[in-house]
Amino acid sequence: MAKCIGLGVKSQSEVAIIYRILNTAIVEIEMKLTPEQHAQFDKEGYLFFPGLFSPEETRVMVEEVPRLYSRQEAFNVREKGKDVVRTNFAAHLYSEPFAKLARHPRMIDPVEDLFGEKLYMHQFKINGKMAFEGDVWQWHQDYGTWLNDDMMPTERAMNVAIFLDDVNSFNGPLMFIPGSHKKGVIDAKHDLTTTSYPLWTVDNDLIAQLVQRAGGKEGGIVSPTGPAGSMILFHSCLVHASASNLSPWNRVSVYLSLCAVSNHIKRHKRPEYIAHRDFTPIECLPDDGLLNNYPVDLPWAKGLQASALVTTDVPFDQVQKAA
Ligand SMILES: O=C(O)CCC(=O)C(=O)O
Repeated sequence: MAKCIGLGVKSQSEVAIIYRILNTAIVEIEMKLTPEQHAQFDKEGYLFFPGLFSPEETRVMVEEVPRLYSRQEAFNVREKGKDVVRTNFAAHLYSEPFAKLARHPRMIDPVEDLFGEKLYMHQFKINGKMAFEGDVWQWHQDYGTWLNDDMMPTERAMNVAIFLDDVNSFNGPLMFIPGSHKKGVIDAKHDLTTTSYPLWTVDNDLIAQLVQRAGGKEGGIVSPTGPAGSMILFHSCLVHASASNLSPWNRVSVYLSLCAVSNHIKRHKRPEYIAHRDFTPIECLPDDGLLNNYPVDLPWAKGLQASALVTTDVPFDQVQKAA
């Protein structure tokens, strides 16, 4: 019988050491958060785990990105007026390394721990923010979009960012307003013009107030930076943005939006490759999943199914009533 141990999520090197120590025992490690991490998440709205994935694990994903970005498909959204990819959607459904990442316990376990229930993948994207070309992401809350577009009932969904490149202060790091998640859903406007990707954005006056309340120049905006393989968990109401990348360094990052199964979306206004419709709970692979050979399902390996492009503006309980 496997035994589960709550360790608190550690850095990748600490995890590697613990695994080496436990190598011969039949032990399953569950990545639970410590009480301090729970308290910090509640206060700040995010947790940062520098170097959680090793260089070998990260390389497996990095090497796959050019192949994905080269495809001329709807799921590759380009920067406005350019050929360079801004964001690639749903790679976990057609790329083996990313299908494995989507089932990784170092990411899934702490989020399950925070929500106390199983998760499904609401959105999966690989944002380019390429050297010299990567455009801004305006100030926004992700839950604003999930509520307004997808009718996600509550904010019980988590964002996870995994760095595939080193992130520094020059290559367009994420910026957070700590504690802004406590405001709940903030008024937002649907910005269809600033970039190539529609976003529900928060206006500048409100951002100035939130930054002031969070400490102004003393910590009112924070930017977690660190090596490739680092992970950030952040609350779906945390207000965030990123500047353009004028540096010579790419800043490719994977973003997973993990939703509590009981909180699944109610409308399919956006195509399925952007807002997923399969609410099956995620089952994790073992911790060495990225490096070893485990079978994973790749339902879109031969291309998007036509149904993935079908959208409706009507909530699906109304569709059911009308049928
Ligand atoms: O990639 C970034 O810098 C920000 C991405 C983001 O905020 C989003 O995808 O909602």
